[in-house]
Amino acid sequence: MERPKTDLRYNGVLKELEEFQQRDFSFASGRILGSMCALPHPIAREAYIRFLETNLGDPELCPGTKAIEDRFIAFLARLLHAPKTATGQIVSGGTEGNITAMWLAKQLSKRNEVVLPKSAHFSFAKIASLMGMKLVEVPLTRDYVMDVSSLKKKIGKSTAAVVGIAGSTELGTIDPIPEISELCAQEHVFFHVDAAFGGFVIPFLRKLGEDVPQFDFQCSGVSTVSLDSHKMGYSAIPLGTLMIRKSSWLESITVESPYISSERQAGILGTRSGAPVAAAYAVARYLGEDGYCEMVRSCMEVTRYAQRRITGLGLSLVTPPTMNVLGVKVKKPATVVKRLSEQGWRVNKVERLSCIRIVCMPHITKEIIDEFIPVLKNTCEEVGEL
Ligand code: 0PR
Repeated sequence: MERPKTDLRYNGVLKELEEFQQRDFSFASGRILGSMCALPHPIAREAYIRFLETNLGDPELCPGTKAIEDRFIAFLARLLHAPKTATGQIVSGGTEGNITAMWLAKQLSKRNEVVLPKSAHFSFAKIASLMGMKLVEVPLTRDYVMDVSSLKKKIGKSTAAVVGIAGSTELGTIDPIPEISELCAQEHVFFHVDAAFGGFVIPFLRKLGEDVPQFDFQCSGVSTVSLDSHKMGYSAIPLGTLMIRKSSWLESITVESPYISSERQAGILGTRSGAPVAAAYAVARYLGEDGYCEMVRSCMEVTRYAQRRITGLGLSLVTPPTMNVLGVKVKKPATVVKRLSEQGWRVNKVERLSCIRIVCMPHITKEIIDEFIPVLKNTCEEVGEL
């Protein structure tokens, strides 16, 4: 349907939307410094719009879009060194990735305890409530990663799954996945790696020669890995993927779907858009592994620049950055965040660690850091942090 140029009601509605939109912070302004999402790559935007009407919940209606999904999953399988038996389940993001993984673990083990580090994302609290699972917390080491010796003591007869974090929400730290994997293999326990943030970072940090642990299917005890395209995949919301070591496991979360084109459907969602899948595939195809490597290199350069500028003010970090996430120690995170927000800058507060979180996503440049530093300095002086 053509847009009638003179339809006043149509134009009026768009104007109304625009007015609401102006109240939002935008990535393009460069002033969102705390989000794990980014301004999507331009090719993601184009692809998204083209696939707006597609529904991957009814794959025979759109076999072309389904083929894109298959290719995207094959790309991730290569990236994560998945075996031939593996498959992927498209999800809306890290929360659904974690829910789906725990659903699999519960079905396969018939047990109900999830052993996870204290740094795990709050989506596991939803899992506990939604699926009646019990969360068993493992303390962290002084480096803010899961303490493997404590983990050993927590695995027992009721353990359905162990969860490791590859890129923690608060600090971007990576749990010792190879050691956890070995332990889970010995104990025959399902091991889920939450790489919602780190999945599109760690493979490239390793290529760049940084000293970060393996986190993927190369570790033989890893059962599932979830990673989000709408975080460091540089694509549009909502898209994540749960990669699963054995496609046969999917059977345990599959139901009959008699009145759509596929007879059986796996996972949580029914109707779901092909647009974010086309967008994420377009970014992956366009950038390729070399393009992602360059993106990560540049994000780390900006992160280390920000680290130097912030510590130069006399502030300190909770821990040196493993990836493009900085935790800056402050006594009153909520006050600092509020004052920065009033001046148009968005960072996140992490009360638990008494810090503010800065994430150097691809749209953050050194020039933006240069603009931010005097604002941070003044704010910290004003509220007595400096
Ligand atoms: N796992 C990890 C390790 C995460 O960091 C997150 C989200 C999730 C799972 C859940 O992912 P979804 O939110 O995609 O379901 N971490 C971000 C955070 O809490 C989410 C976020 C992103 C928050 C952008 C704010 C924001 O502006 O920081």
